[in-house]
Formats: sequence, C-alpha cells, structure tokens
Amino acid sequence: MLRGSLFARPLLCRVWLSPPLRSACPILCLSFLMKFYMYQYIENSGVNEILNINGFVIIDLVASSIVESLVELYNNTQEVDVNLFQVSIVNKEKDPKDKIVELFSSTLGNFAPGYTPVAAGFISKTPGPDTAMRIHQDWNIVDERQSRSLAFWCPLQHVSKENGALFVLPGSHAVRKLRGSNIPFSCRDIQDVPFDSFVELKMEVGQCVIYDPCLIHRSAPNHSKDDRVAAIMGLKKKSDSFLHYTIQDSTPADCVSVYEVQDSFFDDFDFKSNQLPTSARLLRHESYDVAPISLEDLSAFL
Ligand SMILES: O=C(O)CCC(=O)C(=O)O
Repeated sequence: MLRGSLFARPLLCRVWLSPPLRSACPILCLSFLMKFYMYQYIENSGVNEILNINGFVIIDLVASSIVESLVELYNNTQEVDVNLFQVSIVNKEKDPKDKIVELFSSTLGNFAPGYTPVAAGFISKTPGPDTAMRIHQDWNIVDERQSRSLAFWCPLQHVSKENGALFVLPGSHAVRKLRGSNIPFSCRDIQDVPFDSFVELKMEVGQCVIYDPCLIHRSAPNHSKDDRVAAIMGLKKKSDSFLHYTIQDSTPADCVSVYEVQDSFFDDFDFKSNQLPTSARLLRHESYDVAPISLEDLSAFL
C-alpha cells in the first residue's frame, strides 16, 4: 500500500510546513515528508529510499555460479540471428522461463521475499548498429494506483555504452502513464531525447538493476564484437493481482480495459495479434490520460 492516505496528506503537510517549523528544522521536515510519501517497494529501507527517489537501484546480488548457469542455459536454448535484438519470451519453443526463475529463486527470496516472477527471459543483442532499444516504459502488470511492480535486469557480461548498456532517466518513474498492449505508446513524442541526457548503467557481472517499470529507459546498440545478453524478470507482489492493460475492439473510447490474467499470461498472449488468452477476465474499463509524455513532463529529469 502507498504509505499515507490521500486524505491525511494535506493536514499533515500544513502542520509540518507551517513557517515556524519550516525555518526551525527544514531537513527534519524534508526527511519526514519523504518517508511519508515513500512507497514500500521492499523492506530494506536504504534500497527502498533509492528506489523511491531514482526509480532504480544497482545491486551486487548474483553469485558467479548463477551467472555461469545462466550463460550455459542461454547457450543451450537461444539461437540469435545476425544484427537481431531478441527477446526470448516471444520464442515459445525454447522458453527458458522456468529455469531462469529457478536459478534466481534464492537470490530473489533473500532480496524481495514478497515478490513473485510473472515473466522471465533473455534479451540478447548481437553486434550491429540496429540493436538499440527505443525510449520506453515497461507495461503495467499491477494496479499502480495502489501498488508497484519491479523489473529485474541482470547482464551476463560487463555492460557499457559500447555493447548495449541500459540508459535511464533517474526519477522519471514519477511520470506515470498506463501502459499495455495496443495502448498508444507513452513515449512516442520523446524519442529525440539524446543519449547524453540519460544516465548510462555501466555494470559488472554479478550486478543487477532493479527498477520501477514506469522508469523511462532505453538501451544502446551493441558496437562490440560479442553478443550482449541479459536475463530479465518481471516481478509483482504476491498479494497483488496480475493485471494486463489493453485496448481491444470492445474498449470504450478514451478508456483502457483492465484484465486479470493468469501466471502463464506471457506464455499464452499472442503479441502479434494482441489476442488475449481465453482465461483473461475483464475487471473494468478505466478512463485514461491519452496525452503522451512530453518534453515538458521530463524537464525535471533531463
Ligand atoms: O536489454 C535491453 O537492451 C533492453 C531491455 C529493456 O529495455 C526492457 O527489458 O524493458
């Protein structure tokens, strides 16, 4: 749950920001407000604070034996074409999801015991100029009015801008738009923002980045001579329903349809036709802000 109900905030802000208090203890006041507004992603308060402020955190989390097993799994299951940006979760024949989840289970259990993976796969880039990932936010998988999910990205080799590192706009997870299949792309008007406005996530083997899926991010093309591979997972709190936001033929104008979906959703969903699995259950139609993210929305983060 978001800490502090909307109802309680104005009163507390008035008390805490009254002039005598503000001049007496501005730092105390600020830190109180931060804690009050902070979302509880995970228990570790230091990491949680970084996630709240930046929308991402890089952690030394993954044992070298796990990275070695992931490399072996990747070599045994994935075939990558030249100059291709490939996401294994759309390759249903050789889906490594279960094995990736198994390999990360104790790491995840220690770091974020309240979470469960709903998607897992490899993202690989062979060397080539056309392997950049455009500026985007990841899909909603929970109701972000009440909760948050997390994305987990673990490179299997050192990454930097030469071989296709992630680049992020710290704090941009505050620009919350609804994201999902067939929903107009939230980042369509900000594709010209240059790489140097983003922060490069240089990472070593054994590190992973954990981020709020609403964080605006992209990745560089792979200019090295080797493949760049990362293992990824989408995580939701065990207590949250797994949701998919979409626009279908039956969705009313200026609304999105919200479906409750099964754990196997990303295995069953047809990404090309936008056809939902029959098990998806319509919960509601929700009106949404159709305006894409603008440069003005990003002014605080550039
Ligand atoms: O692996 C990459 O290059 C990009 C990954 C990404 O942007 C994502 O998983 O949303």
